[in-house]
Amino acid sequence: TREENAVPRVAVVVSLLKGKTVLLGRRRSSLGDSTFSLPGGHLEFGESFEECGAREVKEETGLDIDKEKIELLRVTNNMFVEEVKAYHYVGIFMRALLTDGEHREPQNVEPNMCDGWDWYEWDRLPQPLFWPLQNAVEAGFNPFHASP
Ligand code: 8DG
Ligand code: MG
Ligand code: MG
Repeated sequence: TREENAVPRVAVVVSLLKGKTVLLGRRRSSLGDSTFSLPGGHLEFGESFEECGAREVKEETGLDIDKEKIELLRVTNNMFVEEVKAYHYVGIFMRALLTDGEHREPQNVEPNMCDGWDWYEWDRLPQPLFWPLQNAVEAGFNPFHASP
């Protein structure tokens, strides 16, 4: 909104990598409905980025990620000015790796917010991507090549 007391919000998203693939889900949301996005959500008061990333992955996919193994890759500044409501998010892009030995699969824990999770190769990403993720990709973001 354009209200005087509107503030930017902080969102933490996680590129969860398994081999050559990354985990994405199709959103069910008033924001970015039917687009593919990374697991993630809002930073809560008092949380570290790593704690938030691990919590959101758990809440949305059921997967347990060791917060010690989550690394910060990139920070983005996203304004959703063309939405009916205006949004402003600072996006904190984290990365976590699932080792091949871990045959763990995501569960669709919040089916009202997501159609389901699946693994995608980076050069065969599903379309359309959620707008802030698409922006990051166009700006060169690649969680397979980024260094913390
Ligand atoms: P919460 O109530 O669980 O805290 O939040 P959520 O319902 O899971 O929020 P979300 O929309 O999934 O994520 C919060 C915001 O994060 C989203 O509206 C915009 C920003 N964001 C990005 N990039 C991405 C991304 O790739 N995936 C997700 N999920 N959110 C992203 O800037
Ligand atoms: Mg979310
Ligand atoms: Mg969430």
